[in-house]
Formats: sequence, structure tokens, C-alpha cells
Amino acid sequence: MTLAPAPPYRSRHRSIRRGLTAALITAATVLLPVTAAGAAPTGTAVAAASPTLNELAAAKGRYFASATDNPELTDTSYTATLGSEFGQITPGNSMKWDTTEPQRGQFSFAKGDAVVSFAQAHGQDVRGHTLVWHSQLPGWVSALPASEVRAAMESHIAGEAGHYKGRIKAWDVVNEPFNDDGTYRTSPFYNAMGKDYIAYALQAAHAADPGAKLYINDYNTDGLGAKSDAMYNLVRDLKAQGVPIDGVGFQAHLAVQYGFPTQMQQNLQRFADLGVDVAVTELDVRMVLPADATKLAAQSDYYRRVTEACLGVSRCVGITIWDYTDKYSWVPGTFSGQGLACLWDANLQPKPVLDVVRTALGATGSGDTTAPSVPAGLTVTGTSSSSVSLSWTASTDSVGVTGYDIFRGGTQVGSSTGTSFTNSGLSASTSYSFTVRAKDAAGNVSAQSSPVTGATTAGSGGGGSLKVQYKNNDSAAGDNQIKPGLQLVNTGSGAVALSSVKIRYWFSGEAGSSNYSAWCDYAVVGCGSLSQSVSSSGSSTAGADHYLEVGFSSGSLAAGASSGEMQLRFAKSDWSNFSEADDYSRGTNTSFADAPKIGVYVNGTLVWGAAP
Ligand code: 9MR
Repeated sequence: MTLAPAPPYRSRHRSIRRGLTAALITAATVLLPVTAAGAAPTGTAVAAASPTLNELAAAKGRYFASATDNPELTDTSYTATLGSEFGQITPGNSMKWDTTEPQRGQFSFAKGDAVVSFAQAHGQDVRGHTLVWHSQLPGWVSALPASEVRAAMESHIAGEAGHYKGRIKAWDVVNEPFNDDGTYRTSPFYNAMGKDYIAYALQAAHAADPGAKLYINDYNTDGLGAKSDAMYNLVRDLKAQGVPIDGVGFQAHLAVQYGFPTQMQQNLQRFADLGVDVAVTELDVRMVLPADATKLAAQSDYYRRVTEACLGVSRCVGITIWDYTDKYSWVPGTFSGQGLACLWDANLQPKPVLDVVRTALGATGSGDTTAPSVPAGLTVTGTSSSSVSLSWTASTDSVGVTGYDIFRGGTQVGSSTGTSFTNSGLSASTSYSFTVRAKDAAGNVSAQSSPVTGATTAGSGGGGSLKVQYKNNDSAAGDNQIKPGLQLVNTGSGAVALSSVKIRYWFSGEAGSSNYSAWCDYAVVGCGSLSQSVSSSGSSTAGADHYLEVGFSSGSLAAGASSGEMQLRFAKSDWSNFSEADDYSRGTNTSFADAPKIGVYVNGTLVWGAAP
């Protein structure tokens, strides 16, 4: 289960994209009151402020790069920014097999050479993309008998990586080897050689260009999950076998409607800990059109968090965006009705989200000193015995609103990137006064909004309105992972603010590492809204010296409602085995049933289950 569906890589004719570009310009125009003050002339490239993205990244020991493509290189407004803002470029299409060896043994490097020439003329590095991929593969490869595929693959790598020897900083040697469930993707290469094709490809690339950094690259591996686990195991095994692999590429084609990847920085870090470099290779953050303030704020948040994730991992060498402008983004041509995924708009104007990335890279003094407008229309949209929900109208800003701070009685109680917030942990039958202020990327804040009063409802007299149900998702009681299935049910008569709720599953850690990793593999409420971690319990009860704690970032559970299934999983960092049979919270039922030995806490108070 992944948050984002596999990007469908079907090619679309350019005319489709042209039509959509017109729609995008309309969308951008509609957004102007929210996001931009003075519109710059249409079609003229506007570079970001100095220092450039790459200079900012370089100050942090990284590069900042963009994809590009040959047709764009004739657009001089476009190339002005491409050549100045980025330290590295990736050809989006021109080094793929269907372009470079369309007939067996007949190589064609003109398009790739043009990208390399552009880079050299602008002092940029080149990321080679890509030598072995199931897509954009000429028909003759798919038609080969299995016995000839390895020789054809090695000859292709020798021909292409050999041609570019010394001119490619890093190669995406193998692209997208996995299905979303972590199984190997079938392709002419996998069908002929099994997973060994990956090692053979890396060895051939090393022989052809020993100076290039050799990567495996994939999408939907950005966060923890089944697919990134599969990549992790592959890279671990390749390293153990001495296969030349230098890095792992994380494409990061994100979408605001699918949530942010689970624990991206921790995921990058575990790969780095294997002794390889990591890189964000194809970043963009799309949204369903039309855009609104909430989607744009979420997009800014995702760009910021990806940037911070890379900066937080010393072996994360840099970030590549999958083209810098909506004018040439692949998104509208592939995902109908989606777009606005890039840092510059379709008129080549910088978008507010660019400032967010610049700030995340350490830029100071953007020059923007104008505060956003004061949030208007603050209203109470719902109450429970312990929470008050608020919403308000989006503020406007000369550059862009990045979020809101929420205050209760003059003290800040939270922040939101959107125009709503639920304050939980409140006392029943009590009135509270709230205000909200808006902020922008440069740190300017508006004045406080007019206050609104929200009163919590009468309490139910001692809680007891929540229960947890459990099922065992783990058929092996003696292996190295524990996989509880949980769902939270509200049996009371009022809504419960989920951010006040924690669920604890107690178990015994046995011998081995005391460090744990925990994952959400699937949740009806979205793994992105869950947190999960393992702690020592301090309990001497058998089978209960540790617990998994699951929390919720937001939302509320209506009276009578269930969270639906949450598939959790955790393991020790040394992957040593558990002996689960005697674990305090474990059951053997494989359908959901009430779980009296799993705890539910509301604001730290046990409301369901018996703690050990
Ligand atoms: O940006 C590329 C687009 O122009 C092509 O039509 C598409 C065809 O597959 O490939 C795009 O690039 C892909 C990259 O090579 C691999 N990761 C996903 C990218 C977006 O589809």
C-alpha cells in the first residue's frame, strides 16, 4: 500500500500539453490576488534572488539541480534561468535507451550531447539518466530472446556510458526496478536474468566509466514502507557482494493529495548508513487543480520538508527538481487535471514556494518586509467535550502566506498550513478565546485576528468512550518484525479530537538492540496522519517491557465512528528476532476484536484497556 499511485509513464502528444498550459495560465491568473503582488511581463524569465539555489545548496555542501529536455533548450528565456540557477542538470529524455540506441548497435548521442554541451558551457555537472529502464525502451530489446538480453544490456551500457566517459557526474544506472509492493518489476532484464541484472548493469557501468557515481533510482521509495524496504535490502546485498554502487536516487514525485512520505529523513539516513550516497533526483509536488491556499501551503510544506530531509543527512549530496518551471513540467500531460508542481510558474516567474526552498536552504534577507493580511472570518466550526475546531479565511501576501499561528487566551497553541485547526486537550463545559495570525516565508507575521469564543460541551463523566480493536497481521511469532493491526472506535456520543489520543501495544523486546524502527504500512486515515514509535515501558510484567505507541496528528473521530484499519509494523535496528507468543498485548485473532490489553490514552489518561 502506498500513498501515491504509480506515476503512469504513458507518453502524451505535445499538443495535449499545450492545451493544458493555457489552462494553467488561467489558473495562475486566478491565483494572483493570493500569491503575487505585481505581475512580471509574461514569458520573460525571472531568476530568483541572489544567491542562486545552487549557491545556497553549495554553502551546505550540496548541489541544486534541474531536469531539462532538448526542445526547451531553444527557449532562451527558459535557458537563462536553467544556466544560472542550477549547478547540475539531468536530461529528462535524451539519454534514455530509445533515444540513444534505437536500433541494435546504432547509437545516437546528438540529443544527449546537446545537454552535455549546455552544461559545460554553464559550468554545470550532468546526471546521466538512465541506462537500464523498463520504459522508453526500443522494441528490439523487448523482442530479444532471453539468452541475448544480458549481452545487449552490457553492450548498451558500454556504448553509452563509454561515450560519455568523464563527462557524467552520476549515472542512474538502473531506474525503477521495483513494483510498489516491493516485488521486482518484470522487464526484459528481470525476465532474462532475475535480479542479477542490477549487479551486471552496475558492473558494466563501472567498467565503462570508473569515475562516475553509480546509482539505482526509484519513485515511491522516499519514505519508509514496503518499497523502500525492498530497495534497502537490495542495496545492502549489493554492498555486501562488493558490487559497485555509490548511491540511491529518490525521485520524490510528490502530490499534496497523497500526504508527505513517511519519515523521509530517517529513510534517507538508513540508506546512508549502508555506506552509499543518497540524492533527491526528480522532485516536484503536484496538486489537483484548481489550486487554493490550503494546497499551496501544503506544497510549500512538502518542498521545505524534502529540502530539510536532504540537509539533515550528511550523505545526501543534492536535490534535483524535475524541471524548474510549470511551462515544461511532465505533470499535466500525465495526470489529467493536476499541475502547478514546480518552483517557477508557466510564465517563468518565481512562485512563492521558491522562497520557501530558498529559506530552507539557509537564505536570509529576502527583502520581503510586508506582513500578510490579517486572517478574517475566524469562526468555530465544531466542539466536543475536550476540543474546539476553528476555520478562517485565507490571508493574502505580497510573496505568499506559508501558514498560521493559533492562539488561545494569548498563548500560541498550534500552527496550521491550512485555514482550519482543532485545539484539543481542553476541559469540558469551558469557554475559550481564540485568535489567529498569518505568516510568510520571510518571517513576517500579521496582526492577530478578531477573537472568537468557543465553548466545549459537557463531559461524558470519566471517558470510556473509546476502545481499540486488534488483529494479528503476523503469522510468524518468532521472526524479526511484529505487525499489529489496530483500529480505534468511538463508542461515545461526542466527537473525539484524534490528536489527543495515543494507543499503546505492549510487548517484550528480548535480547538484541534496544533501538527500534516502526512503520505504518497502511491506514484508512492515511499513514501520513499517524506517528508510531517504540519506547521502553519500565514495566516488570512479563511480555511488556516495551510498547509501540501510535498517535494521530489531526482530525476527529465522530461519535460511533471507527478509524478503520491501521497496519503497524516494527523491528529492532539489528533485525534480531522476537519471541512474540508471550507478549502482553498480542492475540492470535486474525479478524478485529476488542483488545482489553492494548491501552488507549486521551491526553495521557488511560481510557481503555489495562496497562501492565
Ligand atoms: O520527464 C519525462 C517525460 O518527458 C517523459 O514523457 C516521461 C516518459 O516516461 O519520462 C519523464 O521522466 C520520468 C523519468 O525518466 C523517470 N521517473 C519519472 C519521470 C516522470 O515520468
